Amino acid sequence: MKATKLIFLLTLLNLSAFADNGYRLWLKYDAINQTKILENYREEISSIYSFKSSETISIAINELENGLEGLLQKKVQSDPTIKPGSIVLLKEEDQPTHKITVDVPDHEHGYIIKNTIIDQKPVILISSKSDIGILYGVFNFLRILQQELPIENLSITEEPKIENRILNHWDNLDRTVERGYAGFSLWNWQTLPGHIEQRYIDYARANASIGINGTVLTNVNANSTILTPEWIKKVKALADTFRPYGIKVYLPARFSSPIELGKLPTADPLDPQVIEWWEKKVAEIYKVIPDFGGFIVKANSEGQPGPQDYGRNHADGANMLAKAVAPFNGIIMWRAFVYSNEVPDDRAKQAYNEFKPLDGKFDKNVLVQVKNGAIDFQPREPFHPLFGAMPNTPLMVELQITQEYLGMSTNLAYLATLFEENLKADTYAKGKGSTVGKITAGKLDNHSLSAIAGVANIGNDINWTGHPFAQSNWYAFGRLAWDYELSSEEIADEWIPMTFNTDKASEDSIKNMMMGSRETIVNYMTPLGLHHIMGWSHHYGPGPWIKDKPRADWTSVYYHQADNKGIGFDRTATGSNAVAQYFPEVARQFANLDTCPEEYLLWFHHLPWDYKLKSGDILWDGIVKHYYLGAEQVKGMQNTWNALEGKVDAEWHRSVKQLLAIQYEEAVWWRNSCVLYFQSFSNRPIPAGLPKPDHDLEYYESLEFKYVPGN
Ligand code: BDP
Repeated sequence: MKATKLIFLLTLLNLSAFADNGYRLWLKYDAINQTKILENYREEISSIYSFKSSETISIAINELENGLEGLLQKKVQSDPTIKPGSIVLLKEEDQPTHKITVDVPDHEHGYIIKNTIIDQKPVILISSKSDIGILYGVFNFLRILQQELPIENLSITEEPKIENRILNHWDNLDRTVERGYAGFSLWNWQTLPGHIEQRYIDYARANASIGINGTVLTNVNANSTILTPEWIKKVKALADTFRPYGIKVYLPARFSSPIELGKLPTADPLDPQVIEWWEKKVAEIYKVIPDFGGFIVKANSEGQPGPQDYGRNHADGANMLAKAVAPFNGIIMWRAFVYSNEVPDDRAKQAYNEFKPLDGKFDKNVLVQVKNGAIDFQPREPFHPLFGAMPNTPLMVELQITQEYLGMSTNLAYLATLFEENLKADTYAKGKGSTVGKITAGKLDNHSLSAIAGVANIGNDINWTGHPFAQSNWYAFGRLAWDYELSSEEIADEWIPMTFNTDKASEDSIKNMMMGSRETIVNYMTPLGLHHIMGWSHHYGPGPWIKDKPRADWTSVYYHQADNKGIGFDRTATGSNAVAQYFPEVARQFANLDTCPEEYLLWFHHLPWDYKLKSGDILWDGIVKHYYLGAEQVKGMQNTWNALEGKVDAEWHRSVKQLLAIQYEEAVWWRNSCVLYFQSFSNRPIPAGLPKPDHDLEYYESLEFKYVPGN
């Protein structure tokens, strides 16, 4: 009897240790191998000492207590005296009174972590100018332990390279999420402001752990209701919850709000009544939320209202709002994602054409928010030509963390490689090294105002992000927003041990799988520079055949231009000449077939089916081989993951294994559809040795999908 009980208990324990629903994200704090990290650190971590108290400092202490209890399996608590082995939290302003001198970074959110001696006692010191800097330092210290890195010679100085590190939620007020694949919106508007869900606090904590300091709560396709007094109270409740975690709240401003809410006959940005309406609205918001961050605006884009409805330009619209928020230190993030049906020009060129002439015309507190590429968050795009082209305007890059075009919630895509590719892309605006990251950080043209945006992949799924691995993309966005020079590999090296409790060899195979995952998707969706060939409207699955829609630039045939002779969008001088929007070094590289990177080939060139690729294959064979390779690579991921059974949490293993099986089916579906469709133009065989698709093109074209999420 006793033995059965024991076995039952052990099974229970084992189950609880091995059933991870993902809610804890990267802040798991499971026990680490202490001998490894503490072997050279002679003073045992003994207690936590803080010179001052505040809400944020209490959060930091709490985090340390919980974190250390989990990681070190012992209680380390706050203590009123410094002891050998204390973790000491010190604000710079308290140094003189305690005769301690440390060099903290100038940046308010910067911090240091170091081993030092205070009152003859060896301690670990975390110090900053601000409470939030200390909290960031605490999270970094815990991250070091989570990675089982040595702590005996700590000498860390960190500060963010970008000022405003912002998530953009595309959450609607009815809790659906545009392009959201992780359930419904976190914001339960119905029970706000009275009820604060634990989830809001956990959200703020997760963001603070990676340095995210702003959040746009709702969709850029904006609803003016959010600006009514009743809803502002709800927003305030969230702002109050996030504040101690250093997170400011922003809202989208629907440009026609003065008409919809103010009953004015116009929303013309130069109309005195409109100006007054916004001034009053802004004052009303700041009265309730004194540290409100400001507005994001999607104007005259995809049917949204904007200044052009009144013959005004983007600067007129942005500046009117900028003047309203300026007295409160608010900012305006004005999106450059514009393209018009009336303009018969290559969609890739339109944002540049509209915005470049406005350089220097924006008020000081306006940022122009530019998507990473000129079309739309594709699996691969060359960087947006606006980067570097508006030196007198702070530009901020917008990345998409949610996987609208990269397999939604069924595909494993580690997007840090995509983000890195973009942030490190060299615009040559001021010679070599003028990267998109540097421009976003304001460092190329010395703008003190800087920001970066990531379209959130977060919903109310228990694991926050739908696909368990999509957590890594939230994490990676935050880390890159803090330091755009980090590599995707370094970030994986952090995230994996924080997320998985496993051995080094398993960590390495997880990393390999992650590092190649985005390229795999490019291979089976849009190889060699193909783009925008996904399913109509919901964007799920392949749709290279999409044509005859209300706008040409919403179809696939517009982008791939396949015909009997060849395939690809000619953006050189013989075509749309979009390439000329880049600085000469880059323009030359992309325009010239000898130097254009093959991953952008069909983005810039229309080429015959028998064009010779660097591999020696003709283009047709090359395209087909990429599609087949992509599907094979998913099989490779499946094998890697299968071998990890028993090495990673059982629940994670089961879930990812099933998702990879779906991903494989989807990869084959993409491959077969695209190969058969393009074959109808190339009239060439699938290269020998590759299996034939199991259905014909008609079958793939006939597939229809209802209720795809996020649509
Ligand atoms: C597109 C999305 C659409 C967004 C739009 C945007 O399909 O849902 O509203 O971007 O960024 O990629 O405004």
